[in-house]
Amino acid sequence: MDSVSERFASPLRSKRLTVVLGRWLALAFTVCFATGLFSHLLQDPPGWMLFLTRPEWLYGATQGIHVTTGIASIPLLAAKLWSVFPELLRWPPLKSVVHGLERASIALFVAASLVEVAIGLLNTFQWYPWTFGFKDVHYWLAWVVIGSLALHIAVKLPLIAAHWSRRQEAATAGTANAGTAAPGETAVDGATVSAAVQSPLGRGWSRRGFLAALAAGTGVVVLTMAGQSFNWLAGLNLFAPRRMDTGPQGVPVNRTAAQAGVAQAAMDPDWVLTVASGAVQKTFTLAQLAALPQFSYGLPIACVEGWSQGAQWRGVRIRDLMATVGAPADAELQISSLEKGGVYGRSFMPAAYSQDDQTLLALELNGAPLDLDHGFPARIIAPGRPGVLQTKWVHKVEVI
Ligand SMILES: Nc1nc2c(c(=O)[nH]1)N[C@H]1C(S)=C(S)[C@@H](COP(=O)(O)O)O[C@H]1N2
Ligand SMILES: [Mo]
Repeated sequence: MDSVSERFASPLRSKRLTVVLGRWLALAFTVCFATGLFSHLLQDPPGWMLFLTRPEWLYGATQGIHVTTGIASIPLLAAKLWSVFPELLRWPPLKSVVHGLERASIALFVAASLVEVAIGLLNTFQWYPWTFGFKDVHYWLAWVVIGSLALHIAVKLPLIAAHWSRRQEAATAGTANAGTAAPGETAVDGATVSAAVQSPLGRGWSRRGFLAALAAGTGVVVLTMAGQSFNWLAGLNLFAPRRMDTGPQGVPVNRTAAQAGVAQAAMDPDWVLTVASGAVQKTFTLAQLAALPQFSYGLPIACVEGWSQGAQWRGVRIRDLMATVGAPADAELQISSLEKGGVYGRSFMPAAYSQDDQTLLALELNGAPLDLDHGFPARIIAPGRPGVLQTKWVHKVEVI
């Protein structure tokens, strides 16, 4: 063992520990990646995208899992880095071209992962201390993370296999102690492997103790934050940026009318909704909308930032509204807000939603007219859609 590694030596560090941590982290990253991909496809759908409107809480669940596994991966990533820290300082840094490539892939994985979880966490707090567009960078970096993770796993496969279970490890430990590294393993002093099972000095953490503490710590982080997404954990929500049942009408507000610069236009008594299909165009005052058949559904707002909140919405079915201008049943719609520009100014609604019974132009929330901050006079609410597409302060709905 070289002197740098020795200084950081802990009898706890071992390949077995690194493999166990790697499994947890790979699971968290994979689930996080899959749910993130789903969210991305809902927001930037390719032509083949299948839109599920039921169960209506689906997106709230997948996005809650996305943000929660992302948060859980922070302590797991820290522990995994700690477990291999001496390896990162090993000298010489490059022993061969293959070794160099292996290290480069690990460097890429570590750097991309750290940036990815950091910007994801900051995004849940709506804090953007950077100038790039969060959504695209988070998406492309996810591919770098998952790609370099796959490469890392492939390179370390022999080592992972050798330490997958305790029985396998015991079998390998003998060989490692004899000084022969398992295939694919950068020769580490056999002492590290065996010492980890039991500290030679008989002090410090056992591997089990360490893993239990890490699991408990991760559990506490998850339990005190996941209540923003899952209502059965809402009572434990201490640290998440959003609280359930808070905000006007008992629903959190993502961006207020003042922040969106629409307060005046939204309160204007001359507000009308324009509905258009081709050359046919109609306008509705709020009273005229209220005179159309009203339907009421319990649907969640499920924000991409991970918080979600169920509520009772009442208003006009989008289907019925579009029928007034003779729109075809499978029409795709463009919804325009009084808010100008940006990602919120308008949204597109695929046919799966515009046809759905529960997709409303909502006028009421939890039994009262919409609060100004929830999109008064009228807002979109559709089942199973990312919150960002539930456009507030609507002023035009048209067939595209
Ligand atoms: N015009 C407009 N619509 C909007 C937004 C916005 O900022 N402007 N925020 C969106 C986002 S990101 C979410 S999560 C929901 C939140 O709705 P709420 O503020 O009523 O809870 O509204 C969506 N609709
Ligand atoms: Mo959102």
